Amino acid sequence: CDQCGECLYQKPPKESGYDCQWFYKCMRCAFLTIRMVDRGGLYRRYPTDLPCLVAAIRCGWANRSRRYAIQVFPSLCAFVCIRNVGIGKAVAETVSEQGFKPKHILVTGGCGFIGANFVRYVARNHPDVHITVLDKLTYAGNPANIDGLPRSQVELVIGDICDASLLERIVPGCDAIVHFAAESHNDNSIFDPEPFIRTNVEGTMRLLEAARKYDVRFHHISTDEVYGDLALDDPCKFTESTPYKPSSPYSASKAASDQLVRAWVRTYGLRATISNCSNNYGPYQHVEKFIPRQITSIMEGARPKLYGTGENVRDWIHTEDHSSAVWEILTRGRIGETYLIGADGEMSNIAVMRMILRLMGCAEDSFDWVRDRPGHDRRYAIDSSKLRTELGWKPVHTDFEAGLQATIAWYIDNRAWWEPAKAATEARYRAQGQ
Ligand code: NAD
Ligand code: TDX
Repeated sequence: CDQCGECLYQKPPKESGYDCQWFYKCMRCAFLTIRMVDRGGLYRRYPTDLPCLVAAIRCGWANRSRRYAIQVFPSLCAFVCIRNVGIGKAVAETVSEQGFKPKHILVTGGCGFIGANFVRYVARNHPDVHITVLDKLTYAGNPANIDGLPRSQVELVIGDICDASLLERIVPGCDAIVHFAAESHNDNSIFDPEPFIRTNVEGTMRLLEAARKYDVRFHHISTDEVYGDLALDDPCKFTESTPYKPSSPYSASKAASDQLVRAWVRTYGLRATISNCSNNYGPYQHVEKFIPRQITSIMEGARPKLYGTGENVRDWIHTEDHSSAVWEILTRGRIGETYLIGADGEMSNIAVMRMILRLMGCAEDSFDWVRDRPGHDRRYAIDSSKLRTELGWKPVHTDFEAGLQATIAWYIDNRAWWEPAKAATEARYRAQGQ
C-alpha cells in the first residue's frame, strides 16, 4: 500500500461503487489506488480521489520523487474518470503517450567508455536534464572522460553501486537511473570472475532495491553476449526472444543482472526497461578492448594481436548511436520491455584488424596471431527491428570505415589519455599469453 506500506491490496467489492478492474483498496487503511496497465504491461498505481491524494501527500508519498506532478495529474484525471466507467485505460494511454521527461538522472558507470559517451550525449542534447554520475573509478573509469561538461549540469559522485547506504543518499530525488556500471571485459572475467559477480549481479540488485524503494524509473544497459553465439553461417540474428545462453563469466553475470531486472518488474512493478547492445566503438574506450588495443599498439610501434583464427564476427555500433537508442528507450520505451540495439555492422575480427592497419598506413598482414580466448564466442548479430519500428530509432554512423578512421584520429589526438593505462594492460595480456 502506498499509504501504510502493508501488502494488503484487494480488489474493491462491486458494491463499493468502484466497480472497475482498475481499482484496488488496501484492506488495512482503506487507501484506494488505481492500477493501470501501461503500454508495456506494467501496472502503475495512482491515488484516485481527493481524500486519497491528501493522505498520500501527508504520508510523504508524493515527495518521494520528482514524479509528483506527473502522478498528481493522472490522479485527478482518474478522480473524474471514476464517474465514467472504463476510462482508467484511457488515462493510462494518455500518460504513456506523453512520454517520460526526466529532469534528474543518475548514470552509473558514467566515467567508463559507454557511460561517459552517454553523459556527453545527454549534456549536449538535453541541457535541461541534470546528471549525477555514480562511478567507483575502477581501472576502467576515468573522470577525464566527462571533463569539460558544465558543473551545474553534471556532478560526479565517486562510489560503489554495491554501497546501499550511499544509494540511500543519492537515489531519492532522481527521476531515473541509467545503469551502465559493470566489470565489462571478457578476458578479465576468465582470469578472475569474482568482481564480475559482485558488481554486475550484487550491484544491480542494490540499485534495483533503491529504485524500488524510491519509485525511480530504471534503465538497464546490457549486452548481446547474454544470448551466447551464432554459427558463422547461421542466417539468423539475435532477437528479443532468443533464449539466454551466456558463455563467459562476464556474459553470465550480465544475464543474471537482466533476469533480476525482469523479476523486479514483475514482482514489484518496477518501471524498468532493458537494452542489449552489440559491440561499441568510438572515443574513450579502454585500451584493453580490441579496437583501441590495436590502434594504440600500432602507435607504439608494436604488432597488434589477433586471437585464434580471427574469423570471429562482431556486430559493431558507434557508441553515439548506442546513446541515442538508450535515450529513446528511456523516454519512450514500453515499461517492462527489452530492446536490442544494433547497427547492422557485422565484421570478422581479421577484417577489422586489416582495416585498422590499412587506415594507419601499415601492411595488412603486420599482426601476430596469439592464443585464443577460452570459450571464445564465434559470432554476434543483432536484429534491431523492434527498436527501429516501435521507436523510430536509426543509427547515424552507418559507415564503419569512416567511424573507425575518426576513432583512430581520436586516439592519435589523445595520447595522454590512454598512455598511462597501456603498459599495465599489455603486461596483463602478456601474462595470459595474449
Ligand atoms: P567500462 O569498463 O569502460 O566502464 C565501466 C564503468 O563502470 C567504469 O567507469 C567503472 O569505474 C565503473 N564501475 C565498475 N564497477 C563499479 C562499481 N562497483 N560501482 C560503480 N562504478 C563501477 O565499460 P563499458 O564498455 O563502457 O560498458 C558499459 C556497460 O555497457 C556495461 O554494462 C557493459 O556490460 C555494457 N555493454 C558494453 C558493450 C561494449 O561493447 N563495450 C556492449 C554492450 C553492452
Ligand atoms: O587483442 C585482442 N585480439 C582479439 O582478437 C582483443 C582484446 C580481442 N580480440 C577479439 C576477441 C573478440 O572476438 O576481438 C573481439 C572483440 O573483443 P573485445 O573488445 O574484448 O570485445 P568482446 O569480447 O566482443 O565484448 C565486447 O562487446 C560486448 C565488450 O567488451 C563487452 O563489454 C560487451 O558486452
